[in-house]
Amino acid sequence: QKNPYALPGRSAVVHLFEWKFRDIARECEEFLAPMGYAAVQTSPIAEHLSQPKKGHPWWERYQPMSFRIVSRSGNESRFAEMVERCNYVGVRVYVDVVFNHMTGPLKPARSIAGTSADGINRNYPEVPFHSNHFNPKCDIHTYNDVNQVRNCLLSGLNDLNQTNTYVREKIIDFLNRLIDHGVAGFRVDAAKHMWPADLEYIYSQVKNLSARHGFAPGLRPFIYQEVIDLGGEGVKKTDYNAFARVTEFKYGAEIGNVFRGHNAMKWLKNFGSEWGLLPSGDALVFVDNHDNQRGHGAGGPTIITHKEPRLYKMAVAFMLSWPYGYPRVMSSYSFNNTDKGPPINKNSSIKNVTITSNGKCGNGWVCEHRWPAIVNMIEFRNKVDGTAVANWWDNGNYQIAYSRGDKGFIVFNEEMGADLKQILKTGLAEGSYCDVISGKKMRNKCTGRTVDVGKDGNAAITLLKEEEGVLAIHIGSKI
Ligand code: AAO
Repeated sequence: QKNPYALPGRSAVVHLFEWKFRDIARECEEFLAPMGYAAVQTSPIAEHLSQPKKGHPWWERYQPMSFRIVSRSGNESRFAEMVERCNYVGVRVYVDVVFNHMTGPLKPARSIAGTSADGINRNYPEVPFHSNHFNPKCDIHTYNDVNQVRNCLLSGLNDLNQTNTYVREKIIDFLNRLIDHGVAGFRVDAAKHMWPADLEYIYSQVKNLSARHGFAPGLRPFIYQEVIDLGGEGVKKTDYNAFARVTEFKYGAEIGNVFRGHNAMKWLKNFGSEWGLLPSGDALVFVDNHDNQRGHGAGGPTIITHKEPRLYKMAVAFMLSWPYGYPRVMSSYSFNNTDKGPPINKNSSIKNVTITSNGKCGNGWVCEHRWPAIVNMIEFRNKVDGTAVANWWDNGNYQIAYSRGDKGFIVFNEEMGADLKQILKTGLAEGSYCDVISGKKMRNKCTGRTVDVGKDGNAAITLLKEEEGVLAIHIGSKI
């Protein structure tokens, strides 16, 4: 089902990639709820492979060994406590669930909790799963063949057969256990590699959201399925969007293209389904994700990440100001090698996310979701909710501006080496507004630049080439 259950006045899900449950709980209380974020996505929580000799690459969590709740983020009681605390402050929890496959061919495969399995003969005693619960071993040679994509092994990972009744039951039990803990939804990993009919069946058997955690009766879990479809393959995103949302990978790829200067910004005027994207209500959108920010998955070097902060702020500001899809904000740790796992202590446990006095994250955590320009755009999105794009202006190339009804106004300048100096129609009421990219309204003063809107709704806008490439004001930033 496609409703994310955001509380009124909140929006977006933030992916706290590899965060420990304790840190997530604290972040829900201290930052996400007060700042207007609607939800958090966790890393996979089920018992998973442990690869200490490889320095615990982040991707070990995508190789489940059982459906017990125990991971590098914490155990079941810590998980339960986190969901409780996030729900209490109205932040929804969506879990990244991996049930397309188990581990790769390792014998023995050892888990983070100390149990072992035989990934060669496909024996996972903790579930238990045996070889007859898996699809025959074969490699995906071409993504043009839907049978290969769905019945063969993704990256050599033992491929569960979701058509099998017993396998289905185990998956449904797992999802139901998460619902009992109070989660509001799931990101379904590698959905593309499973048959839509099997997924539809599994979703249909999952319980309603937990009344004990404050959900109204009869609510179905929010589901977004990871299906990479940039076109030209056998499996289509439209095979999956009838019964749940789908991750729209074309979104970040197109945004990357535009902001990198390969496609003029003026074309963004009708960005959405006219660009071949899914219907807005079916899409989960993002600038980058945990895969493509490090060259895995799809999108390659077009994708914009935190490593290019100026561009990234522009791309995320566009996403959060544009009324298409349900947005996900990425929150990363720094890395220079694509296998590198999260920051760790000497004993290999994941480091705490420390918060400095100016609200930044320490210990190697990037925390894009706390960057002032990004979190201020969350407020922008919440304030303009329900309005349409209006007052579109462009210079015919890489300078654009638009309002969201009469509640918010945003300008971008990505014109190579050029300043933007224009009188523009903002749609806003007369007054002085604080630009939430260069600063913030504090005690009725603006810490950044101020924009004066006249009686006629016009404002003189200047965005010099050496400044941030975006400026945004809204009814909440009026001083
Ligand atoms: C690890 C090792 C492997 C080893 C394996 C088993 O890295 O070397 O073989 O263990 O021992 C993550 C990591 C994997 C890791 C895995 C398990 O990324 O490296 O394997 O954990 O530990 C496909 C899937 C998509 C998947 C993506 C990574 O369709 O579902 O690959 N994403 C999810 C998770 C991800 C996770 C898994 C799934 C597995 O988000 O973190 O893997 O649980 C095409 C296809 C895509 C395909 C890509 C990459 O994309 O369309 O469907 O994604 O190829 O294979 C252009 C095209 C674009 C194309 C792209 C890539 O952009 O337009 O369509 O090029 O060439």
